[in-house]
Amino acid sequence: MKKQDFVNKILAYHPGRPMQEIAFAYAPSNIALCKYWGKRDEELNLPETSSLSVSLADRGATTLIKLIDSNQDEIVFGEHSLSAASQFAKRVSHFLDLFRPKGQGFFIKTDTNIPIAAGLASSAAGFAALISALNLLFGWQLNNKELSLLARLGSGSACRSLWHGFVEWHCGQAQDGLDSYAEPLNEQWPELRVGLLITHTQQKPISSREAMKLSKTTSLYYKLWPEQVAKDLPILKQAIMTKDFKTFGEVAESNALAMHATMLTAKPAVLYWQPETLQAMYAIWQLRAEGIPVYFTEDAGPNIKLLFLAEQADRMQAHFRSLEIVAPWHFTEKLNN
Ligand code: 2P0
Repeated sequence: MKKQDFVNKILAYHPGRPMQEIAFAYAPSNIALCKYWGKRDEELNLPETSSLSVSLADRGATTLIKLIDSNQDEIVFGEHSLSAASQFAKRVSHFLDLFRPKGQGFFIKTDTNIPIAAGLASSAAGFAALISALNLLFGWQLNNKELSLLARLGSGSACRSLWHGFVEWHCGQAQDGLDSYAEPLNEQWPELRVGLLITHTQQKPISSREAMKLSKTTSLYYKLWPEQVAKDLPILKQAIMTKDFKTFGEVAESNALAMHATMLTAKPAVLYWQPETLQAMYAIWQLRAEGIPVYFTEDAGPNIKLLFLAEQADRMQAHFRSLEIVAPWHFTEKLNN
């Protein structure tokens, strides 16, 4: 199935012209605790496995959108107007084509308070904010589950950025992808903290999209990945339910390392780690050896994210001076329904 057919199916009987002049939306970034790595359908961004994330509260992206009488989109990122030829603008315009009224362009202004392209899931927040803004602009009145289906077409992990808290993306089985959506877990863990150790903000050498494709097509170890997720995901959910932080941390850390193992064994190998990445891992393992419960996860980038509980926050801040601590259940940004 083509993306456009998928969109037409979801938006049948919904307005195809804007109901208001301008719309604005926010979406949080999210960090996967059980990762999405590899697709079974690249056109529709259908994943090989389910995944589970925690959203980063007020760390995310905002998007303002309106229609303009132009045959080109105008995309402003932060303070900069982007050239239509830039990679980012092309990706956004391509996504907007799916919803575009004939002969019109969109004006988009997007801002993020997380470093882009450094493995901090900024495309997830960006596409989730964009689809939420489109929902308001066109007056579709879709719920978040439906929006997650559409956000997924922009970037797979974007489907998990429509809610605060823990969110599960069900991989689904259907060829048309209608059962591959996200939904929130009915669990809270207000004491949970995510520490962002941002050591690198440069563009990464290879996109996660490319890296996951390479892992799937060239690594023998990738065959084990679905098995790893099938084992990790239920344990992780159980640990969240029972607030078993040790199991939670152990599984999240091991899941991230297993994902990186499929990259290390790809041809050519993909290694996002930098010396600071390893330094942070050793420091965390040393703290654990001293009895301090702290774990890490890492995405397709060199930055480590620490997982710990609120009672360790001061100690972590003292140990990792540049650490930015996020409390996922402390947010002021309100989301759609
Ligand atoms: C995740 N990542 O679960 C995993 C872990 C990176 C590492 O989802 O091709 O930008 O747009 O669907 O969503 C990043 O992949 O990829 C990602 P596309 P996406 O958060």
